Formats: sequence, structure tokens, C-alpha cells
Amino acid sequence: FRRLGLRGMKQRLLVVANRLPVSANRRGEDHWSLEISAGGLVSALLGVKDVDAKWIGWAGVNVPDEVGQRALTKALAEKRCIPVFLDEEIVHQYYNGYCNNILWPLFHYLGLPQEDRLATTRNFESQFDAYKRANQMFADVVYEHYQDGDVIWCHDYHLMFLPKCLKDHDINMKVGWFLHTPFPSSEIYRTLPSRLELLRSVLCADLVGFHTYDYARHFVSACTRILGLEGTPEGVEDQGRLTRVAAFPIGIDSDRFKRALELPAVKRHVSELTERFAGRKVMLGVDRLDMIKGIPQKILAFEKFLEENPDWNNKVVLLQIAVPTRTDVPEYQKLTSQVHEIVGRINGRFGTLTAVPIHHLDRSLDFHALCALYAVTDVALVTSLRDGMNLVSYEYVACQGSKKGVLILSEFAGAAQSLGAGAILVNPWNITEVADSIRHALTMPSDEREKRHRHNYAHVTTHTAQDWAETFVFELNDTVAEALLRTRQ
Ligand code: ADQ
Repeated sequence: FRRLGLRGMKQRLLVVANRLPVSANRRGEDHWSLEISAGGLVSALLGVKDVDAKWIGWAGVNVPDEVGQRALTKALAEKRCIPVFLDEEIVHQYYNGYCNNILWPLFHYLGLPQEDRLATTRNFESQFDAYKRANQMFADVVYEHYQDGDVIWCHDYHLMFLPKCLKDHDINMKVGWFLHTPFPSSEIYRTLPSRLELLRSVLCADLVGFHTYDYARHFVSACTRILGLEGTPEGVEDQGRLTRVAAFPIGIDSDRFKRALELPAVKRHVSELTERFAGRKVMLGVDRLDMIKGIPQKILAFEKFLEENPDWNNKVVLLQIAVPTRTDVPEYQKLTSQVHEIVGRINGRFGTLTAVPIHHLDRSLDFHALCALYAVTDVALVTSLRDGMNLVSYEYVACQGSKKGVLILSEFAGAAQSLGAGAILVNPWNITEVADSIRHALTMPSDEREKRHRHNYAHVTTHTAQDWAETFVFELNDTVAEALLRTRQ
């Protein structure tokens, strides 16, 4: 945008994501209370210079009546948010079905649950149909608010059909699409029945972004193998038209974490926790309770560590904070009981009358409590089986400025490519290796801890969420400008 000499003017940006960054609660027929979730994406976009951003997405609630819809639209407008209204049936088929039951496990190499596999195959057509209809509903809202020159940034696997809907409407729209999950190897991706349509739609975007170079490479090879298109160093070419494909690793708003550590409320939490766990080393896990996060494997590795290192019994504690998600899905309910059962068994086996080795909480923590936990713990365990990036690892590093704790990180998280030199990398499926890494982390000499931490801290504080968003928007404008020049030559 700056290269186009338009610095000083505000670039209008429409950010389209499945969920708006708000939680909406109805307080009366025409009254809503809204709470903005101050996540990474929100602060990333607030921090982008020269950009005037608006969000388009589903508010996460069913609002069947017009009075409610009008009131919610008005309340959201004050937060620069525009709602897409989805009814229960479409949410069931598009969101719970196609997105969460098919694309999510497939993109994380988990396949589908065995007993559901046939049912999923049978329902596939109707779920994909609902997915396309839902994407069209997002597109309709974009058209209503679009002005010439706007940049449209589509997010994630929920909206892979959106670039096509948008370009079919107006070929001149500047469209970018970014995937927050891994893009799997083409061997996995090609099992998806709707593989052709989704790839063709994503290729309608001008710029396609992934967290890592590997995901970008998998995407390009899927286009080559499935569509027979040529991959170039710049992206994918189809009949003279280039879709740029590149890696844009996300970051966090590290200053927000550093500032939080200075707040009296956070300092209070820190001293309470320090006192509570005095004399013991503390390890931390913070995850959404999802199969991709490898929580049962992590806890089993901790059990193995306790088994093999009896001298550490009662001297180390694991705090596992697991916020429940998709609680109405049977697979997730099963995962919760599985985790509870393993934790109960280990606490029964290694606990005493006054202390247990694992504190497991099934809930979300507020930002201040989370920062305090990140700051006081000696080791963080991030053992995702697959993870697009994993921001918890970044947040932990950002809060460890003084303690310089050790990060144990799965090699299957995108973050392994940026924090790999400072973290202890593990294969989360190998619980012996993870147990050994726990011992290594707990006994690591302070000069090695400092060196590892310095590397990661420098990365986390210089590759921020704001840089990520700014680079993506800049590259999108640049890509469109270059394509325009090419067609004029
Ligand atoms: P997620 O799968 O949600 O994101 P992650 O990147 O770790 O995973 O982000 C989770 C966020 O939720 C963090 O900001 C964390 O602080 C917060 N969180 C998790 N558990 C919590 C708890 N118990 N209490 C409070 N807060 C909690 C998806 C992809 C990732 C990718 C991101 C961003 O799956 O791979 O890194 O998008 O692109």
C-alpha cells in the first residue's frame, strides 16, 4: 500500500472469519450485551498501521427473529463488527458437520472417528452443500458492505469456498485467504471428496497464506497432483493467472503480556502462586480440550516421568488448564472423560494426603491469571499432535522474561519452526522421549536455560501479530498491483 504511494490514506479492510471476536448475550427482546474477546487476531488488526478494519462473521448465537437481528446488528456496529446470521440447521451441517467433523480432523492428520466414518460418508454431500451455502451467506454480507478498493481477508478452513463466491461477484475484489491450521500432505488431502472444488475456490484468491513454508508446499503439491497445475516459486499458475502462495507465520501482541506482568492484580496472583507451590517445580499445560492438543499423551508422559524418577515425587506438579470446546460433540466428551480418568489414576497412584502431582482444570482462565501462571512456572509442556502454529508457546515465552523457564514443544506444531532452537523439541507420540525431556528441562543448568530463552524471547518480541497482519495486507495489495501491471504490459 505504501509502495503504491498511498501512505497516509486509510486502507479499508474487511476481515471475514467464521466467528466475530465478541461474545453476545441477549438481555431482552431488543437488547444485547457484548464482550469483545481480546485475542491475538483482534490486537493484530488493531495494530496494523494505516488500516481501517471491520469484521464480518457469525456471532455464535441463533437469532431467529428480526427484532433481535436488528438490535444485534446495531450493537455490533459500535464494535466495528457486522453479523452473518446462520440458523441452527446450517450451523449443525456447516459448522459442526463439515468444518469440525471433516476438515478439522483431516487437516490435523487425525482422520475420522471409526464408528462415525460411514455416517460421515453418507452425510457428506448434504454437509458440503450446507458449507457452500454458508460461505455464500458470508459472501452476501461482504457484497453489502464492500466499496471499491477494499481489501478482503478471509480466514481459515471454514471459508475455503468464499474466495470463489467473491470473485464470481466481482473479479476486481482484492481477496486474500489465510489458513490457521496445518495444510496436510497432498496424500491426506486427496482423500477429501470435495478436494477439487475447494482447491479451485481457494485459488480464486489473489494471495493464499499459511503459517509455515511446509504447509504452503503441501498446498502447492495438492494443486499439482489434483488439478494438474504448475507450481512456481511464487505460487500456482493457471492459464496465465498466478495465485501467490506464501508463508506468513503469526505472532502475538507480546507487549500486551509484558504490560500485564506489571499490573498489581497480576503481581498478586504471582505471589499467591509462588507461595502455594513453594519448594516444588511447577510445569504448565494450557490448551483447548481438543484431540489435536495431545493432552492424554502429555499426561501419560508425565506419569512415565514420575515412575522413572521416584526422587522427583512430591517435588514437581503439573498444572493442566484445559478449556472445553465443542462440548456437544461425542468425541470431545469422550476425550474429557479419558483425561479425567488418567488424571485420577495418576493422582491416586502418586499423590499423598496433602498433595497431588496433577492439578487439572476444565476451564478457561482470565487473562491476568493466565499471565501469572505463565510467569511463575518452570516448564511449559506444549505437546500438540498437530497444530497450525500454537500461540500458547509464544505467550509462555513472552511472560518468562525474568524466570527463563524451559519450553518443551511438539515438533508437529508450526511454532517448532520458529522456536525450535530455544525449545526442547519432542515427538508427542513418544512418551518415553517426552518423559526424558521433562527430566532434562527440570535439571537444565541456568546458563543453558538463559541461552535458549534469549533466542525464543527475541523471536516472540520481534515477530508480532501486528507485523504478521501488516505484512499480509501489504503483500496482498502488492500482489494485486503487480498482477495489474502484468496485464497492462
Ligand atoms: P487454537 O487451536 O485455539 O488456534 P492456540 O494458537 O494455542 O490454539 O491459541 C489458543 C489461545 O487460547 C491462546 O491465546 C491461549 O492463551 C488461549 N487459551 C487456551 N487455553 C486457555 C485456557 N484454558 N484459558 C484461557 N485461555 C486459553 C488456532 C490454531 C493454532 C494457531 C491459532 C492462530 O489451531 O495452531 O496458532 O489458531 O493462528
